[in-house]
Amino acid sequence: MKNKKIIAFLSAAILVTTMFAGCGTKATTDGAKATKTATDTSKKKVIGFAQVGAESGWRTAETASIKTIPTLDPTFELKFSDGQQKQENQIKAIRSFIAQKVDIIALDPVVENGWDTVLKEAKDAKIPVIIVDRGVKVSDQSLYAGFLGSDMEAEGKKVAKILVDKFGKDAKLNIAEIQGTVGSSAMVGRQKGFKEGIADCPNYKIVKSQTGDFTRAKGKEVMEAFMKSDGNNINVLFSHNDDMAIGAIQAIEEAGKKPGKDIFVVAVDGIKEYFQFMVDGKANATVECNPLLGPQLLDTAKLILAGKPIDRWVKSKEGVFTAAQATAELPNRKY
Ligand code: GZL
Repeated sequence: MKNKKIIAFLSAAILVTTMFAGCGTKATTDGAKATKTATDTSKKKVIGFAQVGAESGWRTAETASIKTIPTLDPTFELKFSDGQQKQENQIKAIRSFIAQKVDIIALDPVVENGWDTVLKEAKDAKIPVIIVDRGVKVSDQSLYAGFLGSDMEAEGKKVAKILVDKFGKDAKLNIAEIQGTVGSSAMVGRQKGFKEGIADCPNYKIVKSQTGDFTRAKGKEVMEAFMKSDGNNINVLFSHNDDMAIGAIQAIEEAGKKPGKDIFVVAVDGIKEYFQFMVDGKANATVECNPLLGPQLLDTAKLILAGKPIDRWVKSKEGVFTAAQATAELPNRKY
């Protein structure tokens, strides 16, 4: 009898143990225990990033920096879309991110205008939006949480100061301007800041101005046309980015002139390849525009997801470099 009681007690104990051993785990259809616990915290936070395109060395560096986010913090996943420099592609990407219910949308807008409708859709879907690099013009400032990027007007003013420091306010300068993508905040800001910066230089004349769409190939095309029509009259080139300046330098040489000597070449971005042109004496100065925005985007996303306040504008820190500093600075360039 005693043995029977012991067996009954042990059977009951085994039964109870088995019942509670699976607590917090769901038996999967094949009977194997799922590894997920009831309070599963392994769900990643997802950032959907709508990128402008891949038009320049600067853009390539920015994309590489943004793509480091999942490595910097493995609790984050990045969904990336290349807009190929078309606003309609970026709008499609944002709508796709909304449909996928991402946690955060980051947008680097190819142009300033035309975002109200799709940003309203993101707001209605309760998905915060961070604007990165280029800015947007919207009727309702609540359509995005904050902006990470450079002061483009300040960049334009820095270009003007390089010319004033080099030539003086009273010099006679005939300036060829190769603009960035028409309607982009980078083009609008740099052009506005530059014009304000030369406002009290009566003999600084912008004799040519046309867009090269931030690409090397179009920069070359535009400068070829400038050299054909007015090459002997131009003594300064202001290019809204280094890539277009590199294309223009080729056009200047093919027209039989010496870039960096016959024509003073100043641009914006600070990419490594342009520093080499300064070392080689074919370019004269660049205003840095920092593309390494990945870590800042991650930090801003974390603050938003934690319900903490963020700065409305997280300004990039950046400098100015002339040819005299290029040799020393070249090894330090990260992009
Ligand atoms: C500026 C960035 C610009 C770069 C170009 O912040 O948007 O776009 O200056 C790039 O090189 O194409």
